[in-house]
Amino acid sequence: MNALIIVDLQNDFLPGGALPVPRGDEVIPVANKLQQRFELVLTTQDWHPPEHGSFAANHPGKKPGDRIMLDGIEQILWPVHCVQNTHGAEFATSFDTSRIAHVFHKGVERNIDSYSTFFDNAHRRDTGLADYLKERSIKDIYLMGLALDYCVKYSTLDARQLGLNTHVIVDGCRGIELERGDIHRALDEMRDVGAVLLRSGDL
Ligand code: VGL
Ligand code: ZN
Repeated sequence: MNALIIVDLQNDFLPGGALPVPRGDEVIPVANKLQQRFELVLTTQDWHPPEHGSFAANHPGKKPGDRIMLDGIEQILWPVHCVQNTHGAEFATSFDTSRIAHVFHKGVERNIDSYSTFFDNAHRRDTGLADYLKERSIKDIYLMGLALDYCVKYSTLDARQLGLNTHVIVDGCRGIELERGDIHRALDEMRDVGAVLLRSGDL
């Protein structure tokens, strides 16, 4: 069996949100359509406590885009986003959530961020997704969502390390492009570790 994993289609990552991914809204119709082609649909939510260490506002004198050391590892600071149980953390209104079997939360620990849907950025804790897939003998995953150059990229790198056959549906992703070329480099990195990049129309 394979699984479609839809990453972080949350209000704060859409235009008008707190950490908008340019044209992030364009992937919602792709997500809604693709779900019909998969037996198992999983999603993730970036799910931060208000005091999360990745928020610039929680570090006096710092601004979004600055880098700090957080509990021993480098952390890019972001605007306050995807705070648990707020509108910004909710799934996009037009995103069809009726077929979702399970939602995995990430970024819940105050002192560590988690771009990957599998592990936090220091690989200290996992979200339960790897075990969930293993228990169901799922070896092929199809990833899409936001943001291509963060969550989708790091999830892909971890998935490959876990030995999963990993497909990235490129037209179902949009990137933040904090630095020019980030999207292009992310695509190269994912391809280099053996992920298959494809378009939703190929499925
Ligand atoms: C993400 C930045 C901050 C992501 C999460 O899921 O791509 N990016 N928090
Ligand atoms: Zn976040």
